[in-house]
Amino acid sequence: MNENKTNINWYPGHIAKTRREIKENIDLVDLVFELVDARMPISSRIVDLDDLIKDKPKILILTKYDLCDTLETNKIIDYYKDKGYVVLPLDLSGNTNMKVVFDEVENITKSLNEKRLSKGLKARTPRAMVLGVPNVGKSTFINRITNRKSTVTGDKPGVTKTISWIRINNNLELMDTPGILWPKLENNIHAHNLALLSSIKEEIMDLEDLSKYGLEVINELYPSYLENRYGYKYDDFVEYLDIIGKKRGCLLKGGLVDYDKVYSIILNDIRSGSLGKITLDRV
Ligand SMILES: Nc1nc2c(ncn2[C@@H]2O[C@H](COP(=O)(O)OP(=O)(O)O)[C@@H](O)[C@H]2O)c(=O)[nH]1
Ligand SMILES: [Mg+2]
Repeated sequence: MNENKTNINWYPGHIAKTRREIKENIDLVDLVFELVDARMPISSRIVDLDDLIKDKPKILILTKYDLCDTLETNKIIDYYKDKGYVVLPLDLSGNTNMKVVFDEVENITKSLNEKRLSKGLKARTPRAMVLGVPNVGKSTFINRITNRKSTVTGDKPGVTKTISWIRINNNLELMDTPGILWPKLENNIHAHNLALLSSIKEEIMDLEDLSKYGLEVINELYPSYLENRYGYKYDDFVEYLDIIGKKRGCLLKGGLVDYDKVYSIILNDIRSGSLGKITLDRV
């Protein structure tokens, strides 16, 4: 891969606090929904999440499955399944039936209540927590599995604050605030993929570098996409910016190309799937 030399070392300050809160409250839940982006199921994972959630059962949800290159993403799904993970690829934008989610939840939690009953304890509704990087689809996922009858149930005190639970049905309650995490960016390619697709841009690297990385990685993995979209084969970065700028009318007074506009066109085309379906990770 044509690796960009820019090093990304971004770690938002509030993440340390979230990590602490997750650690403190993990005992309140029976399972975890770990959300990753199907276009980068490796880059968008929180590398040490399993330490954070101890031995809680978890369901790995691959969001934005509609935007990914299923051929490549399915290889990664198989890789995770081989590791013993429960994996569910989902298109949260469409009308995908969420029953698969509840079926997996039931698989995981039915033994929990059998155990409670056998110990003479009352059965109780299993509780879950949703975790993932910004923009992966946490809110969308929560909305999709929450039906109109859902109610926010009585508050149960967590360690650091009072936690509300959304009662989804008899088999599931959801912590009402998802945990927003961000990985330590130790792998520079993963960091670039995250910056490119999770729409966290300005804070993390400048738009010129990010656009360059985006064009180069697409040109390498999906060589036909750029020519199909912009009419020319990709060769030289600056030349290509000029081509896109002129084609899309991103011109300043005097006819100079407005590069900031070109960057936002490129990034938006990549993120929205306008270039085509992409998966940046490989196993
Ligand atoms: N195409 C597509 N878009 C999605 C999917 N899931 C989420 N999105 C979009 O991704 C963006 C971020 O989603 P959001 O739920 O706000 O992410 P959060 O930051 O993790 O809560 C929104 O524009 C969603 O509409 C999906 O499965 N497919
Ligand atoms: Mg959200």
